[in-house]
Amino acid sequence: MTMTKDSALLLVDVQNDFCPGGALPVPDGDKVVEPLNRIASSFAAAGLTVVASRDWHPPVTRHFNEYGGAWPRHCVQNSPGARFHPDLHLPEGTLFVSKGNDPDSDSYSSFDGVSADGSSLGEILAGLQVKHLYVGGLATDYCVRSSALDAKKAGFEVTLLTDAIAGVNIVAGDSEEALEEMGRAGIDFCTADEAISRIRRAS
Ligand code: VGL
Repeated sequence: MTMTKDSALLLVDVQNDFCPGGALPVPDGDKVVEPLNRIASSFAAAGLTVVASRDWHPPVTRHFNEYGGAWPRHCVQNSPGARFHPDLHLPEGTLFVSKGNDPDSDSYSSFDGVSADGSSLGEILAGLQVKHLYVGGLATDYCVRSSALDAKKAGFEVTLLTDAIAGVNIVAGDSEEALEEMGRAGIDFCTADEAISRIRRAS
């Protein structure tokens, strides 16, 4: 494991539309909020970077089924469904990236995301000399999977927070398969409590 001070936390798409009551609800999607709040506050207390990605689609995009895509309309820019879950506590200093702006791309990965000044997630993390990325959020079988695999491809050590993720499971077993694929890619797994105790031990 790399030095924990090189670690950062990535919160993937913890937005209203992916939670119960939203446009593309992930079953138990809101259950990730409590563990993610605890992890985010321990990262922030240790002076570590927290990044939150958000799905941020234009009203017309090939990602939506009305324009040939796979999904109901969700996370439309500036809509209530695109807001972060109201109980998610993002520590002061949290960095934000938005993805899905391109109407021709699904942009599942947070690594497609850019900050308000146009820096990509990869550039932001490299600039902060992050080596180890802890990943949680929604959804296990789409954006979490794609973000974690991209992080690994980009050379980060990647740890998936197993009790701070939830899957869509359009096809039963999709999340399990995604976990296996991530494991094969060399991503490792830990619980929220384990991540918090690692961070505390090192700070
Ligand atoms: C997602 C399906 C469609 C996700 C986004 O955040 O995992 N899933 N768009």
